[in-house]
Amino acid sequence: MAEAKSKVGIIMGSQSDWSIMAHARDTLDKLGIANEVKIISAHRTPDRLSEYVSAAKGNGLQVIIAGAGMSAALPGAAAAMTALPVLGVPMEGKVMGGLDAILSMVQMPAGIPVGTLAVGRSGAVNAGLLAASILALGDDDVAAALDKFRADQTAAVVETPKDD
Ligand code: RP5
Repeated sequence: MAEAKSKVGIIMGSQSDWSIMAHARDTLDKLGIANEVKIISAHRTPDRLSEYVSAAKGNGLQVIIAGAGMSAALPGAAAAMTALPVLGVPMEGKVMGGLDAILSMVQMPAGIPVGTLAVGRSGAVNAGLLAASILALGDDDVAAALDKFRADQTAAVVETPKDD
């Protein structure tokens, strides 16, 4: 059977971002949302970035999730080349715990928005969920999967803490 066409593109600046960005992929997989993953660096592979992003909409992508650390230019550079929603996930990095990356991502000039999430795993999971919320506006299957995810999550929260 042919694989479903990807609706969400997950891109990241480096292999070193993958252990975090895999949480975005896992979140989308849980919700049954077809996705694809690529390493694309705004600085090291600028041609790969422009080729990927300029073809994204035509290839059926509806949302791009971009993870990057340090100067964290990737989401902003991607957003400059497409009107698709771009969600940015800042990586923790070694110098400022991700403060550098989140400030870089969030400080987009008016006119080119990036929806910036939390640093690290929480941001990657929430980028997957936010992408699902965007898709759910026009896709009843995704909306149902998202409702179920949230109901299951609520049901899994116990009222009384257990001893560690
Ligand atoms: C960024 O630089 C990447 O997104 C990564 O978070 C950071 C460091 O990359 P590596 O030197 O580990 O490849 O572009």
